[in-house]
Amino acid sequence: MHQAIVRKPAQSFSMGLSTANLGPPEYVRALSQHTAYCEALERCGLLLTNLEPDDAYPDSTFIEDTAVVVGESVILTRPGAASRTGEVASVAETIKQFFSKVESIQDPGCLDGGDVCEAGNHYFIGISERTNEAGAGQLGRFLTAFGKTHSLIDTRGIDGLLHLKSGLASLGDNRLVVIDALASFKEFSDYQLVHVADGEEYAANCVRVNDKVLIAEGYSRFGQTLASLGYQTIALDMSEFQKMDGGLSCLSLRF
Ligand code: CIR
Repeated sequence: MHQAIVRKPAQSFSMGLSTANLGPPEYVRALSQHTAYCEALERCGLLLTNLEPDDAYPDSTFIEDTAVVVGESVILTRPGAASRTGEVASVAETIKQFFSKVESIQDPGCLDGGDVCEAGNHYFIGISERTNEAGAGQLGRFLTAFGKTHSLIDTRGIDGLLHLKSGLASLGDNRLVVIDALASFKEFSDYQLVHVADGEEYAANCVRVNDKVLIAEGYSRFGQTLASLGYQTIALDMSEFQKMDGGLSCLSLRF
């Protein structure tokens, strides 16, 4: 992994979608947490491309939802929330510079990048409030054409789970981090599962970047679990993004 695209929170950040009930985010704090996040990606060896913040799209800092990278190709998404579909155009302009092959999810398909979890050559695609069967089906066909396998994970019955990756992360090494509500899905049975403790569900959205794992600060049991498995972690304060239902993976497109 060499590159990442990020987008600072816009001044309209607090107007974004949220179900968290944690109060409005503080803009200045969000900016400094975003800066720390970018520095952490750089410490992991990534070169960053920064998109200009866009006030018209309060959720546009959650750039992961706009595209899915598969090897040398990228699939532009069609986010499931109406207020977010317009985010894709400006990301497309930039991302086209990095990829020779660019595909896109088409109406009636909807898909958020947060519902796509890459685990080596296999991809888990969540069916959620944001990603429908049509969108997942379209992505599945692209994946097959690119020589990758996939499985669908229906997360709609799981309370409080916005995206698949809100409760699932791939650490590589055939290991998945899962919340309890996902742990019994048969699709994960060939993997070594790393469980997050009760009350630490937010920590499941961690991100392996080269030889390090970014984790949310304040989840000590999960931090210890990863350390005991030999991972070097970087803990980041995510409080202001958590207030807007966002986690570590959502804040960048990495490739
Ligand atoms: C939303 O509801 O769309 C944003 N407030 C949060 C998106 C978080 N994205 C992600 O988990 N991939």
